[in-house]
This record gives sequence, C-alpha cells and structure tokens, in this order.
Amino acid sequence: MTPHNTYNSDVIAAVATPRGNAAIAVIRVSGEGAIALCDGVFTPKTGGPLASRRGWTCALGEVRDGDEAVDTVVATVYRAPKSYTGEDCVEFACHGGVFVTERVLETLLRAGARQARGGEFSKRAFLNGRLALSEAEAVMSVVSARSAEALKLANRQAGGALDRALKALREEAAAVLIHISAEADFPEEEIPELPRNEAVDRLFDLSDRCMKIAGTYEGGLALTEGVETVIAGRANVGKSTLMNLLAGRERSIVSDVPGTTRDVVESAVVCGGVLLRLADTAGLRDAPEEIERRGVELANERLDAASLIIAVFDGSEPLGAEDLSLLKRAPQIAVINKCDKPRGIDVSPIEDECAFVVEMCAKTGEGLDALADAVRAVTGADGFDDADGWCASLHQRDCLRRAGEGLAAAGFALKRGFEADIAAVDLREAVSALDECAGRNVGEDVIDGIFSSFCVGK
Ligand SMILES: Nc1nc2c(ncn2[C@@H]2O[C@H](COP(=O)(O)OP(=O)(O)OP(=O)(O)O)[C@@H](O)[C@H]2O)c(=O)[nH]1
Ligand SMILES: [Mg+2]
Repeated sequence: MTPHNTYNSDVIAAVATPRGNAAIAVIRVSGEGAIALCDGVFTPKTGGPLASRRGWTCALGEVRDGDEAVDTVVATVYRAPKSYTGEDCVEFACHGGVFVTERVLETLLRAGARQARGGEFSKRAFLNGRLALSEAEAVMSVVSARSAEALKLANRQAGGALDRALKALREEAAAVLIHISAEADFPEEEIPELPRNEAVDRLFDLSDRCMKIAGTYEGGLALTEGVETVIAGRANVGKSTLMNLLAGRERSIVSDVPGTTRDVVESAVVCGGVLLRLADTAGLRDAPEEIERRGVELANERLDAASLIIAVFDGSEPLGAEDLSLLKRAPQIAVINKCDKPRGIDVSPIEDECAFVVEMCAKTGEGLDALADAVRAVTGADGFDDADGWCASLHQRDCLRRAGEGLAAAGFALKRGFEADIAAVDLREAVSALDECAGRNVGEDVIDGIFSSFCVGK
C-alpha cells in the first residue's frame, strides 16, 4: 500500500507556538486553498491580497472578523511546494496574548479551516516528500531537546544523516541482490561477475552497519530523552548531598540525622552531557516510624522502575546489611562517598556487583568527573557515533535489526554454498526492512503512530 491513499489536503490551522503571553505567536495555515481562505479574513495595509503575492513574501495587515478588527499581523505566504508541508501555506505572526491568538485562530476556523491534529503539518510534509520519516521524527527531538548535546544530535538527524545512511545501505544491498537474483534466475547467462566471497564480505559489512545504527538507540535515548535515575543507599550516606551537587543547588535537605529524606525529591540534571532525571530517595533502613517507612517503600518502587541506579555507600564505615541488599538490585554505578574521611569500607563486594565504582566526596565535589565518565559509559553516550544518524525509535531499531539479520543470513547462505535464490529471499527481506525503516511502503497506522506524538502546530 502507499501511504498516500488517504491524503487529504483540506485547509488546516493551528497555533504553532506555546500557549502563554509572549511578544508574538505564530498561527499556521496549510492546504489547498489556504491562501484564498486567509484573504477572506486578512486586509493588507498596502498592496494586493495574499493571492497576488509571490511565495516567501510578507504582508502587514489586519485580521478581521466581519467588521471587527481582531489583530494586526504579519502574514507570510508560502507557495507549494516551497513550504514546510509542501502545500500552499500562510503563517500569521500575531500578538502573543492567549486571548488574541485564540481569536485569530477562531476567525480562521470560522472561515473554513479545520483545527489541525497533533503532528499533522509534519505528516503532510512527510507525505509530500518534503521530509524523510527520520527527519520528521528528528523535528520532534529538536523541539524537545533539553541539553546542548541533545540539540546537536537532533539537528544532525533533522539534516538527514540517518536517511542518507539508509539510502546507501539500501542501494548497496539491492546491488548485491541484483547480482544474486540474476545468478539464480539466469544461471546460463554471462552476468557481470560478483565473486561469491566478495558478495559474502559485502553482505556481512552491510549487516554490521545496520546493527551499528540499531545499537545507537540506547545512547541516543539517553542523550535526548534523559535517563530515569535513582540515587539510593542506606540512611545518612550522603545521597541528598550528591543530589545537590549534581543539581547545583540545594534541592534536598541535608542533615547529619539519619532519615532526613522521606519524600522522593526529583530534579533533571545534566551529568557528562547526559540528561539524568534524578530521584533522591529515603535512606534504606528498617525505619523506626511510619512516615519514614512510607519513604523507604517509595524508594523501593523507584529502584524497581529506574533505568539507572546510583548506589551510594559511606566509605568511612563497613558495609551493612542494607548496603548488601542494595547490591542485589544490580546498581550500575556505585559511589563510595565521604572519601575525605579515613577509609572503613571493604569495596570488594561492591566491585563484584557494579560495573563502575567511583570514589567521591559529595560535600566538596571531588570525584564528580569520574562519576560523569561512569554515567557516559553506562548510558551508551560514550563512544556514541551518530555519523550515520542514530536510531530514534523502537520501530527503527526493529527494522534495522531485521535488516541486519537478513543480510547476515544471506551472507551465511552464500558462504555455505547454498543456492543463490535462498540467499536472495533473506536479502529481499532485508531490503524491505530498510525501506520500512526509511518510511517507504509503511502502513498508515505506523505513520499515524509516529506523528500522533507531535504537538499540535508541528
Ligand atoms: N565528610 C563528609 N560528609 C559528608 C559527605 N557527604 C555528605 N556528608 C554528610 O553526611 C551527612 C548526611 O548527608 P545527607 O546528604 O543528608 O545523607 P542522605 O544519604 O541523604 O541521608 P538520608 O536522607 O537521611 O537518608 C550530612 O551531615 C552531610 O554533610 C562527604 O563527602 N564527606
Ligand atoms: Mg537524604
């Protein structure tokens, strides 16, 4: 099926900027007849109607609802296909008050535009070939980027890095497929020779490249979306001190009384370039009273749900029963805190369980760089290579893995000397998985799933 079969170019409109008072707000209108529809509500201060203007030009004027002036706006005209959606478009930059923005939108809806659904502008851009699927998804990442590194990644993806890599992979896989199919279908013909061992090498190389891109999912997710992280440990080991150090401000109350933290205290911080959604929790112990007991329960729930556990230990004291049971929760990073005090801990049980053991003094910040390194390593942010783009969704990862497996299976079939048409079956599946990843020949449900996560106006 083609994704174009339900394409409908009716005129849609939406506020593209966030709700709230600001200097300006942008209202987007797109679709067949969008410019004429806007002329129905827009009176230019000078010059002719929008319909008489070229694409990429602006006009100052008034939006009027009947006799009533609603707002003075700047209208930018875009003509198909040179617009974000690939359709005729008008963008009104109006004054940014919540009420006035809504009135302008309402006026447009009364004139016959339809309120756009979430992601509908980007979906049209994709259906009109203005954006590859991976680029459209990256637009969302650009909007939601919350760290410098996330924005850099999102921009590179929006620039089409993944799509170019997918195209190259597809072309090279298809070239091998043509050779193999020719060999299978016309064994007696003289076809340009692709020696078997060379075909095998190429297939394995292509498979590795697919798997490498599929492997960027975790790291990309860590860098863009952030990692659910819990700081856990026995009472009084310095969890809240560490939280405050990472947050750069006094987020949690610190005191030398064990059992200070009861509620889960949350803060989003950037550590080693990775966005961590931190939760500081109550100290794990057999709490003497009810409120703290509830806090310990909440801490345990967070431990179950977190993707990253930073276990904190007091380096000046021997390991206790709570420390040992925390180690059973498989923390990826152990912080041996209070390293300014004389050492009283045996770290070997910790080293047996945790991939990264970092000595720190949370009070002074000593060891913070080592913690940042551990965070980068654990989350896959370290060595993250997005030269060929990165895999931003589970759907893409699934397609790339299927492609990688198909290519490898084809390679093995040829290597073991099976008939070429056996390898061709796997190879065809790999090519179609690559197409699916790039958004070619995918069903409406997949497309809708992707775009429905967008905000209205995008
Ligand atoms: N010497 C030293 N003291 C520290 C360090 N980190 C924290 N402390 C002290 O240890 C005590 C407990 O710190 P908190 O951060 O409140 O510990 P916590 O693990 O959050 O404690 P609870 O919330 O009660 O479980 C405070 O007196 C801190 O000043 C450190 O690196 N060195
Ligand atoms: Mg605390």
